[in-house]
Parts: sequence; structure tokens; C-alpha cells
Amino acid sequence: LTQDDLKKIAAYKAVEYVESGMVLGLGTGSTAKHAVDRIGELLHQGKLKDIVGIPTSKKTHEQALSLGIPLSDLNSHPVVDLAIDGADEVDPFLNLVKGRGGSLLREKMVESACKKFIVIVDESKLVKYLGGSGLAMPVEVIQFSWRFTAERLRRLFEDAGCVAKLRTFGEKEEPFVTDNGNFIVDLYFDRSIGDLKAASEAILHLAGVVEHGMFLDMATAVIVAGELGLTMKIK
Ligand code: DER
Repeated sequence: LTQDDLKKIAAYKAVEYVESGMVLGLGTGSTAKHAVDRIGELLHQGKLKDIVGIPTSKKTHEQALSLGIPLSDLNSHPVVDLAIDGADEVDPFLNLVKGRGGSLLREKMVESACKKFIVIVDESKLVKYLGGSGLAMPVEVIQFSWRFTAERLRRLFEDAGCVAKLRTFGEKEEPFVTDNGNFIVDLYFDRSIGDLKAASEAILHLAGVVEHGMFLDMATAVIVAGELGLTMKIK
């Protein structure tokens, strides 16, 4: 089984919890893509009816449009029945790191408005503690004085050996701009940052920070697809 097979298996399992008439949060990333495809397929087959999708990125908006999934937004649907989305890291308490695809702000807005939030991952995403993968923990910041903000973020986590890097793309290393016109500062840690709630509050307290990629106490369940099969972790 390839990693993408595992992502697809987890995604299809999550879509079993979608019922006709639901308002759905549609996630972003290579795993959530399979869930959105599957929802489109079931709608097309008439096995699902009266679904409204709230996309968590322009990319997912385009994908859902091409699948004929009726779309809306949080203004019209402030309560979402179920969201299905991927994650970059999952700790043993079902806390998440998300946003390596750059969509963390709209994902967090949609997923915090949900009655249920099912996370779909392949087993490579499981970590002992957030930041433990050594990969990026994203923070969305406004463009004004981003370097000043990045340095304040780095200093916040100095004793965890934090390095803060502006996210860029392409040969010319252009700054990545989110769907919301902001920059992303990626934080890398050598060690655990300790109390996650305190870390979250400290980050959000910095003027210039829009949102961060830690999704604490938000997941209702995490579906993990591994070589040995599927496991469902419930909050
Ligand atoms: O960027 C995001 O928030 C994505 O949902 C990410 O967390 C998971 O992306 P993947 O399914 O492509 O690994």
C-alpha cells in the first residue's frame, strides 16, 4: 500500500459518517482531497443528497466546484455539522499541527464552527508531542513587519531551540501568500514546547499574528490508516 492508498482509505472511512442534508466542512490537502472526491462521487450516484460544502481553501473550493458539490460559507451556515480534514501531526491527546499546506486560518475558522471534526491521516502523522516531527509548525502573520514578528515568535520558544523561517516558494524564493493575503512564518523546534495552551495564547497575543497551526482539543476523532489497517481514535 502506498502512502496515498492509506490516505484514501482513511478519507473514505470518514465519508461514511456523512449523512444527506449535512453542512460539511471540506478540508484541504492531499488526504482531504480524497474525502472531497468521495463526497462528489456519492452525490453523483444519488447516495448522498442535499449536501452543502464549506471549503477551507480556494483550492478545495475549485475542487468542490468541479465535482458539482453545492458550496456556501460560514456567513450563511454559522454551524457546520461535520468537517473532514487532514493533519500534519497528531499527538496522543488528538491535538494537531495543521497548515503545512498554508490553509490553517480558514481551516480553523470552519473546524471550530463544527459540531464534529473528523481528522484523517496516514500513520506517518502520529507524533509523541506536537513539533516532534521536526517539521514546520506554521503561524500566519500579516505582511507588515513580518521579520519583527518572526523574531518575536522565535524568542517565545528560544528554550525549545526554535528557528523561525518565512515560508517561500519557487527558485526566486518568493514569500508564500495565503488565500487571505498573509505570510506564513514556519517554526521549527528541537524539543517539546511544553504547555500547548500557554504556547497558543502566547503566540496569539503577539500583534501581527493572525493564527497558528496548533489545533488543540478540536478533533472529535482521528482516523489513522496504517499498514495493519484502520484505527479510530476518539476524543
Ligand atoms: O495544510 C493543512 O492544514 C493540511 O490539511 C495538512 O494538515 C494535511 O495535508 P496532507 O493531507 O496533504 O498531509
